[in-house]
Amino acid sequence: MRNRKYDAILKEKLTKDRYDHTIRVYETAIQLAKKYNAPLEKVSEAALLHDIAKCEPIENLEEAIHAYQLPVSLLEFNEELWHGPVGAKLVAEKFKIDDEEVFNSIYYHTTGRANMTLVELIIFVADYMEPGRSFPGVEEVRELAQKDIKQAAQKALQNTLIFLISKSATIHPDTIAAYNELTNVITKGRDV
Ligand code: DGI
Ligand code: FE
Ligand code: FE
Repeated sequence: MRNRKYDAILKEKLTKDRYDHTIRVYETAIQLAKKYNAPLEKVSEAALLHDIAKCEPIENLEEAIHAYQLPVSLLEFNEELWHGPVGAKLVAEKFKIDDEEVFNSIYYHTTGRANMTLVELIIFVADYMEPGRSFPGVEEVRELAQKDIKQAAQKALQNTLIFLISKSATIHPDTIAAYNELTNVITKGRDV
């Protein structure tokens, strides 16, 4: 059953398409949480709120980075990367959600980071593979996600890196750190 607690705020803050994406991420994340025995309440809150700042105008996001004293180095990277950290702060402040794992799942949902917890991995992978996504290679990630969440996250990061590099986009260090850490975990003891 869907958690309707945040429906009003989601409808206020998000466009129809972004709201629909959020619900698909929620449903995907809950399926994964059940499979991997992750805490459903945390996964539910993080999934529903992960893109809460996505529809803010760029000027508001930039202002919020300063106001919340988030790393100004974020401004050197594509604005696509700003809504996670700003959203995490917004959620902590507005909804008084003080769970560190929920905070980090929202904060790092775009880049990932090294040593993600199970809840963070689930949000990261669910955001990438929800049924509305059609990235090249997404089907492989969907299959991996039913077997090994770390392999799914590593493949999602690999696909994103290939895509970003192919269009000469800059790569945030957290994206690289996430990819390296998961690749080491997966290939440990394997010849590569
Ligand atoms: O907010 P969503 O669209 O649901 O998804 P998201 O928060 O994962 O954002 C996806 C975008 O972020 C996508 O265009 C790829 C981009 N992205 C992810 N990691 C990096 C990145 N863009 C840059 N420039 N650098 C990164 O490291
Ligand atoms: Fe996002
Ligand atoms: Fe999203």
